[in-house]
Amino acid sequence: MLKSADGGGRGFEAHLGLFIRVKTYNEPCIDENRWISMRRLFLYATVATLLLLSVQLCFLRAQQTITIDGDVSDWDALGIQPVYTDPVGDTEAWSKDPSVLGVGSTAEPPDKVAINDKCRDLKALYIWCDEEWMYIRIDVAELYEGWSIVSTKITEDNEQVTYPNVSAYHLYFDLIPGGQRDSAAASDVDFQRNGYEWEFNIQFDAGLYGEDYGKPFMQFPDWSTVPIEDFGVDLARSSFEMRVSKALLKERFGELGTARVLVASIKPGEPKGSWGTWAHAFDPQHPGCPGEAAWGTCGPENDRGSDFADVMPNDSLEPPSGGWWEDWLSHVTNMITVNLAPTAEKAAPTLSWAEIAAGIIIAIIVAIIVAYYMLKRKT
Ligand SMILES: [Ca+2]
Ligand SMILES: [Ca+2]
Ligand SMILES: [Ca+2]
Ligand SMILES: [Ca+2]
Repeated sequence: MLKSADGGGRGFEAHLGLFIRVKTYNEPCIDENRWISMRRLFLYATVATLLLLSVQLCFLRAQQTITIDGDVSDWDALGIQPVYTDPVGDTEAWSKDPSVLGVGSTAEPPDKVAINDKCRDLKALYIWCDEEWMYIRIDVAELYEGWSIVSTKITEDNEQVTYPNVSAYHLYFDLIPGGQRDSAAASDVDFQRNGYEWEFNIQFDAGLYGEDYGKPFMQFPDWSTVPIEDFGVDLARSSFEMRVSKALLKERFGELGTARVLVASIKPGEPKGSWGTWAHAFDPQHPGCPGEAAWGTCGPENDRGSDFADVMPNDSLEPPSGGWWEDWLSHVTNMITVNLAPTAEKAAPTLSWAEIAAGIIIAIIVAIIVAYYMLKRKT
């Protein structure tokens, strides 16, 4: 407490903390009980502020993991950076061309081509690991409500199948020497030329079945598959998140170290039936063919591949994709290198100064309100 000594009978008292009071010494004596109460209020406020800040910090600490819930803000809160960032707008020319995409059974209305192209436009890959899980997040340029609504058809085998039409995604993982040379789902690219044979790939199209999204699956070189149950779509942030059991991977491939990853987006074709009822990849050279990219059913026999709309990394294919050649003849020349060892303990919550200031202000306001009511009750 500070006191003036002006001798004029007037002075001031300044109490450290939240309260400053000016008084006249000629006034009646200070109400000691009130000052005691105010000091108590200050004490309560301080203790409550510290308690609230501790709770906030504990909450942040508890948040140091990712929840697969269709909300990728937890990735950002943990400060996890992409392992690869891709330009927006770098999809192949056909992916933006209504004269190509407006033809055939998977035709897109001309006014939808630009927005559908953004669903195929890859933006970033995140991979983050703890002891148990490998977490994957993929961002695209823009998703929109209804982008993944499925179509239905009866195939040659009299089977009713459903398929989305706008975009699907493949992630190829090369973990160890050897593996699978060819690509999958008729997007044929040669992984062998430069030794990138894959051990598993993940495929998904997030087809919307009522309120539920279709789950991704892992595919292995023997073409067996395992569904990935933990999957979410963050429509607002145009992101997908999922996690894969590391125990499952270790069981098949041993200890996990460095992996090489290639990510691609494709436009799904129409399921054909006969030897395959899945949605083949759309073939921009022959739009509208039954089954789109099925072997020999459309165009020359050797024209059986289809083009990726976008890839990460950008220098992953040779010759450059998008031209009038067969993808079968193109080779994988580069992949994204990621570490699958646990990275959880390395991540720390990152808060901006504005967030820290906001947290402190909220804590103080709440503490003052609580202390005020406690004081009021006592007086
Ligand atoms: Ca999440
Ligand atoms: Ca892109
Ligand atoms: Ca391999
Ligand atoms: Ca790209």
